[in-house]
Amino acid sequence: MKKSRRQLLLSGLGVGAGAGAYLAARRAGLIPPSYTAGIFGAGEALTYASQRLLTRHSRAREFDPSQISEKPFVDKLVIKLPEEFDAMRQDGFTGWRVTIDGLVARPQSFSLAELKSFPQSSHITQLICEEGWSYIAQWTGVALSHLLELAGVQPQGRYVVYRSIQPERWDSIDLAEALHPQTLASYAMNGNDLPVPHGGPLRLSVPRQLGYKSVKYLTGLTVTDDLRPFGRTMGTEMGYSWFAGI
Ligand SMILES: Nc1nc2c(c(=O)[nH]1)N[C@H]1C(S)=C(S)[C@@H](COP(=O)(O)O)O[C@H]1N2
Ligand SMILES: [Mo]
Repeated sequence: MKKSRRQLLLSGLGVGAGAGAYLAARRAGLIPPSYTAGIFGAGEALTYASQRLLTRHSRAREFDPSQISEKPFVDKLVIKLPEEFDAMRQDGFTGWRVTIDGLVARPQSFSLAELKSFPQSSHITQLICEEGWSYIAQWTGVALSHLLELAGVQPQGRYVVYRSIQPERWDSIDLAEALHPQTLASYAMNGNDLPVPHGGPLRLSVPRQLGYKSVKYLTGLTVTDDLRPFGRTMGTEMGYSWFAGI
């Protein structure tokens, strides 16, 4: 199976494969949804296919505590935080909820206290921005896979769309990424509550992909089998690749 998939890849998925090869690749889950939506070209399709074949289970590199950056970079927010954020901040984020809906057996809504009562996951990884800066930090939270298990993803589920309190900032990943053990709903950074500039009280950490996939101020997750109804960009900022594997 693995060999034939690889052969398929080598047979030129990236250079205008025939309809048969395209359909076979699609069945094998090797075509990124951005390709189907016609936004990005064959290059991204090839990157996605090779990464999914070779590194589905691989982990983002983890670092030693001594390597944690003294001054983590803060990405300037292009979009202002809405007023409801300030109101919740004044209440110590007691009203913050993250919801899970879509193709799940049991839709969920969790407070921060509930998230903190779940098994804790942590990793020291590098956040790499597409603009050329990066830093190493420890992220702590609950594995997204744990939350998705509580909700019970239906067998048709293929992608997770996630939203922030900034309506314009949302994104999506495939289920392999969502269930990967390093993908976290993070509420702490370097041992402290997640600072607001870094997405506090809650952000997604997707350390196997570029920083823009790690959406801050996480408020909701929707499991879906089709990203097309969500719009052409599938959440990713215009001009950036939907699949941003490092
Ligand atoms: N809600 C929200 N999430 C966001 C962004 C944003 O502007 N708003 N910027 C993204 C980008 S481009 C990067 S590189 C990282 C940066 O995370 P940091 O500011 O904690 O270093 O956050 C990502 N998540
Ligand atoms: Mo970024």
